[in-house]
Amino acid sequence: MSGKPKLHYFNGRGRMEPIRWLLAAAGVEFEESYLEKKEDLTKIQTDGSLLFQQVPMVEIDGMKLVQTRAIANYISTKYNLYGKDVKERALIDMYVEGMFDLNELLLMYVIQPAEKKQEYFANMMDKAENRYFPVFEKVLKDHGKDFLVGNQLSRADVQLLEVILMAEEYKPDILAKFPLLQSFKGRVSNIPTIKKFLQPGSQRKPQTTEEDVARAMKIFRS
Ligand code: IBG
Repeated sequence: MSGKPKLHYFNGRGRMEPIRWLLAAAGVEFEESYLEKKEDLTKIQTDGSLLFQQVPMVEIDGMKLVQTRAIANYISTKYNLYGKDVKERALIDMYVEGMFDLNELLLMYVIQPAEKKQEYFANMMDKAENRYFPVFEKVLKDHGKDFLVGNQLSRADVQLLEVILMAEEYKPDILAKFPLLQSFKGRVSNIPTIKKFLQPGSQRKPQTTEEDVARAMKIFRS
């Protein structure tokens, strides 16, 4: 066995992408096993690999971890991306849960039916600009530090950069009103492990297309 974590998911962002980001930021090499068809999922569902019959699943340190947040928590703890004490961790948890909520909104846009897309888009952008990004802009402004929590890189910074870039794919000037998030984006994007992940040819997945959705539906729809 190579010792590298092995990620089991389909070849697309979906719920695995935050895990890819965290491993990459931590400088951890990982392997991926892509589910290509329904039978690939059925196989790991029936051989007992999946606690709740669902992916993402990550083989790491002799475990088969499932549930996106549990996996992300383990990786963040193991690679020191989860604050230095229980209070920092509570802050990180609050910020990251907000980021997961925004991530979910952005993730689900592509599966909206045509007649709902416009309304969904407006709500998603309203939430990004008026609910979530102002919070993180204010956090940076209030403490004046480079990172969201504890003046050192944490999963909150990694997950914020991920969701900023996702939102910019839909609205390139979304950070126009957030100068501190703009400089944050530049700073965190330049951390060597992250810079590498942002370069072409990395294991970062491209923006989800309608074709990706069709592919995922074939695998995950029962
Ligand atoms: N709470 C779980 C987690 O966070 O890991 C949910 C996992 C989940 O929804 N898994 C889906 C699955 O395995 C695949 S991701 N379904 C098979 C089944 O039998 O339930 C589906 C998904 C995509 C994109 I793709 C956006 C959101 C969900």
